[in-house]
Amino acid sequence: MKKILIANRGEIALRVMRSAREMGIKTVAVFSEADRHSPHVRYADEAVCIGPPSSKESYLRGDKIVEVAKTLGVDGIHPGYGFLSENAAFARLVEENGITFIGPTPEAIEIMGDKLSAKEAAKKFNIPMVPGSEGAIQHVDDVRELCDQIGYPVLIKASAGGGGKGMRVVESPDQLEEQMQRAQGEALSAFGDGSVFIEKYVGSPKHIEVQILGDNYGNIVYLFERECSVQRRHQKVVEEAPSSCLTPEKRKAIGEAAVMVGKSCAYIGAGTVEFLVDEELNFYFLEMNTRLQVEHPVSEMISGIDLVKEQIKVARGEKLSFTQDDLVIHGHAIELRVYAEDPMNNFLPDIGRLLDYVKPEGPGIRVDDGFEAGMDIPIYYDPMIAKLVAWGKDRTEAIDRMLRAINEYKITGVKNTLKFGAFVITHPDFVSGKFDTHFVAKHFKPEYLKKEDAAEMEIAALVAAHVFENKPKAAKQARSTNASIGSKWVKNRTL
Ligand code: MV4
Repeated sequence: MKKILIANRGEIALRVMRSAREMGIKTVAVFSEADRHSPHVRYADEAVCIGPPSSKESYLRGDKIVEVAKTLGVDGIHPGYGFLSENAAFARLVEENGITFIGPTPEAIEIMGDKLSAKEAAKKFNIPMVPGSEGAIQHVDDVRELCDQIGYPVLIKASAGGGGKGMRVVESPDQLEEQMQRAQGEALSAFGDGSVFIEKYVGSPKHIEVQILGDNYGNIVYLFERECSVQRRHQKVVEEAPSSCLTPEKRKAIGEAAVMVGKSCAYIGAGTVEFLVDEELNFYFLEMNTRLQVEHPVSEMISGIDLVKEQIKVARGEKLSFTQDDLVIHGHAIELRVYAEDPMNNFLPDIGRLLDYVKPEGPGIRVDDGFEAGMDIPIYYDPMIAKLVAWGKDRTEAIDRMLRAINEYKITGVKNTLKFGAFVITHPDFVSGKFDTHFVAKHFKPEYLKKEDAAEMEIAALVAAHVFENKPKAAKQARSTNASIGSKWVKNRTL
């Protein structure tokens, strides 16, 4: 593979190009009219404008992208995440034109893209799943008995949904019929497929996902798990690896289950298997994402594996160069997604020009972004500005470094979620690891960030509490020398 095209934009396009360059592979960027001056365009060896700003007319135009690839003699196309990355028809089109799709087969994308066929495939491999209906449900009378058996509340899910779309909780039998009809109607209009199924509702789950990697020769390994429970309305906020709740035995069990899910669709490349984990650490297969994920850096940092390089190597037919036994967890990594959103105003997306933009640096810090000072954040795409990743020898050091980096990060001109991130990672329940998918809804109130001073004092108090909890000696010393982290934070207005 001598030249690859990256069918994406922003931080992930840049991320992929960097690995390609290290491998001596030429890169082609495609871009919309809104991204003409973006770093990903400048970084590439060649760049082609493929249309107006809207995704539909640019980054989703698979036909145009393949045309560009053919014209420029491209050998492979990397789809990144989002856009065309889980589009089986696009993967097929790429291959039909004699170009390598750097990702799984169209068949694997199809199987895992539909929740019911994913569960059906996984069932043959004895993967633990939440009790529920066998396949799609048609009429309410067919499932009443089942729901009574598994117990309320139950959850109705759309087979074509995913990421929380098309889900409905049913609290009691009298709501079943109405909720089912609504769910079917919604699924039909939203996804063009009205198939729904039922699962027992797991009340306080953790969301843990396993990174897997497969080659063309039937080898699949797991690169451990990511804890992704801290999310807001299905938008992830903080991810970390490894999860602090798993024992080595559970880690092995969930990792091996993820590998079996991969085997169930003959998976090739980098993929992620999502699980719900309950309070007793029982885990249940939810769905599989057949792409490189936003939060892949935390897995890279604890495993030492460059996932993009591995994707490319596997796509060009190489065998995995390591086995499961070669893989060990090194330290701890945390990722904070920095969004151009206003946490004080219901996370309303904010657009405009980045006036100051100064990235944190130093030990253990990695920033994956696609912006620079003076650039406009376009309204057309995802509002993520950057991924701030901190690595430490253990979780405490990773949190400490993340806090230090948040404090160094200077973003003005566009409202952002940095302070919200500081709130999360210093919260006692986050620090102790005792949190689930309800963390943000349960603990966060915009008032905490409402007034600049109040917010900083709030955060300062949390930081002080965090320091005290983890390092009583250091906290005592800090107080006695009158140099507490807290007072510094109150003074520092760039936070
Ligand atoms: C569930 C669940 C509870 N019980 N399934 C949401 C996203 C989609 N991948 C599956 N999701 C859930 N499925 C059962 N049987 C709770 C969720 C859920 C959730 C899962 C992961 C991360 C965040 C979440 C937030 C709300 C609900």
